[in-house]
Amino acid sequence: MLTSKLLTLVMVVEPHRVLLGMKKRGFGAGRWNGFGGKVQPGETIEKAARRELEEESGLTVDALEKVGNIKFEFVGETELMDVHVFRADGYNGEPTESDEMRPQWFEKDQIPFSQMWPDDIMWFPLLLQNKKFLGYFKFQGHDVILSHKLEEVEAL
Ligand code: 8OG
Repeated sequence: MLTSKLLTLVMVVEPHRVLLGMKKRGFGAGRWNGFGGKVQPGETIEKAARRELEEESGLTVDALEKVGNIKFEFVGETELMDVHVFRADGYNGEPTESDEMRPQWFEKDQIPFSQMWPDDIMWFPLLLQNKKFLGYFKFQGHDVILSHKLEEVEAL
């Protein structure tokens, strides 16, 4: 039986650029990504999103918009990763390197997809066009996508 683990992912977006962090350790190390992590017991998903953003980037945000939900299955593992994606169109503070992440701004037409999770190139365009989406990706290891579904939705 598949169980699932709740995770958050926050993308901080400005009109021409996106803040990504180079993951320095653990799951996804060596890849650029938004900021996020596991939802803790007793915590709402949005609260977890804000906490992880602040821990990993030093930033706080006023408004977070729910923009996506992506489920990841890894062949051989019984736990699905249920990732809740948020977009922040403004922020407070200065991006600051943490033990986990080294933040850097990227122009929207220069997103480093070759150094990101391979699914990101499929859903980032939706995120950058302010669209909402649902996705499912089945991975073999961390580099190969065996199958996927991705749909744009009106609301989450
Ligand atoms: O706590 P930890 O750093 O292990 O959390 C994993 C983070 O990585 C969390 O923010 C969710 C995110 N994440 C995945 N899979 C993928 C993916 O395929 N693409 C992107 N962009 N982020 C992912 O777990």
